[in-house]
Amino acid sequence: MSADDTIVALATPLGRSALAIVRIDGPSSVAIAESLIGTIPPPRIAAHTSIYHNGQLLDDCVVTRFVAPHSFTGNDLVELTLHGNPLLVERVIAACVELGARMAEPGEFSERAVLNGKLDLVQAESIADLINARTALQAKLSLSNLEGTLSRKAAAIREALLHVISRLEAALDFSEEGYEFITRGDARAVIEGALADTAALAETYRRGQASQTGLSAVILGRPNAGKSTLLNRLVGSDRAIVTPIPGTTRDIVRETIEIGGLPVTLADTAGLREGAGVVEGIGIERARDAARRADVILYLIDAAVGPTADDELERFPDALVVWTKIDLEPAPPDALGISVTAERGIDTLLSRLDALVRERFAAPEGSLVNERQRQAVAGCAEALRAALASLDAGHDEQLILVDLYRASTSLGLLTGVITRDEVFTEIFSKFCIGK
Ligand SMILES: Nc1nc2c(ncn2[C@@H]2O[C@H](COP(=O)(O)OP(=O)(O)OP(=O)(O)O)[C@@H](O)[C@H]2O)c(=O)[nH]1
Ligand SMILES: [Mg+2]
Repeated sequence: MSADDTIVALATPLGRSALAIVRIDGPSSVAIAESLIGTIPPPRIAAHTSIYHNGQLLDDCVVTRFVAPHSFTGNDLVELTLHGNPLLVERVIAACVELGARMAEPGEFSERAVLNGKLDLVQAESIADLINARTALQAKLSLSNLEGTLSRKAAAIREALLHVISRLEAALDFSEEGYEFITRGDARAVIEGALADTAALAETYRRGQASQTGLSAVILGRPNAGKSTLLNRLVGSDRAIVTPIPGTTRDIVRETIEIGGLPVTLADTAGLREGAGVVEGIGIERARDAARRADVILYLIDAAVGPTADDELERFPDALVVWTKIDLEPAPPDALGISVTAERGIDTLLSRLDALVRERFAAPEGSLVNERQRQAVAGCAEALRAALASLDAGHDEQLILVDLYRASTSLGLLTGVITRDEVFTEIFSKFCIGK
């Protein structure tokens, strides 16, 4: 990839639609567009025109030109808004290639934006996250990181570290004269503060991760407690088989719904009991296993039967206990009771789940959302701990500086102030073409 050639790609999904946008970016973008449409309009003024190539009318389009550095990529960029037909798009792109452009690689427009300083790495990643967001909360977090919330947090920590670094460096330069530019106590306070901020950032990862990948919830309880009935009610379709025969469900049945702004995959499981047959026994083991790995457990108790010796509530202390079939028998006072048959308590259950998910898993704005970001922050925290240990051991400035540089480099890699080729390739290869 080279940033000084001209690239072209479709920026909208390939298919039939009202419009399709073809982006041309790079030094020849204006010349290519001119050869297709004649005179190009002034910057940022959309103009309606026709596209001709080799004397043939290709389409009728709206053209918008952005002049460097005032474009998404920071280069000269032209957008052709065509009719949304793959055949037209293909012919226009082929014409651009004939005129000297090359097909863009995945993520290449965003990569150019980063190389030109229009976006940092976290912001570029947020574009991909925003496009792939599956819930309103995911979209909100991605948009917030695109606007720089996470980048600003990282920059603030890095600035504090650079402050200490520059003073320790100055002390080294003037060591003969015995000047001290920062006391060890002050340096320690700044490093401790930076470590606390870094740790807080690292903490957001689990939540940020949950907002990306979603949560898993498991419905547990004795046979016939009404687990499959509840799953069907929550997903709004007859997904799992319901019968009055205990032991109906064996394999796990999964469906994803949205709770608290996050995608939550609900698993309906085999009812827990002793002395089940081989097949059901395997199902019960799978249920216990899924529950051990679940983020949320709903434990159902049939109000008409009450808790029994087969119940395993004590194994799952974090479970949300729900009493079912309250149309037959009331739930104990203060317990959460539902009846799917009589449509009672379902709204309360949903709002309890909503609150639980938000409280335990919803990520604050500026959260770390991927492994690359987590590693960068973890690397910084580790280096800061080493710096503190060196300070406590009374080591000289040079040793402390090594760790402080490591910490600030780690944060620099997060936002891309410092770049490494492999970081770039790794990030942008995950994009689709046209971004
Ligand atoms: N009266 C009443 N019956 C219910 C209610 N919910 C479920 N049932 C009945 O209870 C029986 C068992 O329901 P299921 O949903 O299959 O129970 P389960 O927990 O999935 O059972 P297993 O798969 O065997 O572990 C069925 O006959 C349902 O119609 C309810 O709210 N009220
Ligand atoms: Mg069932």
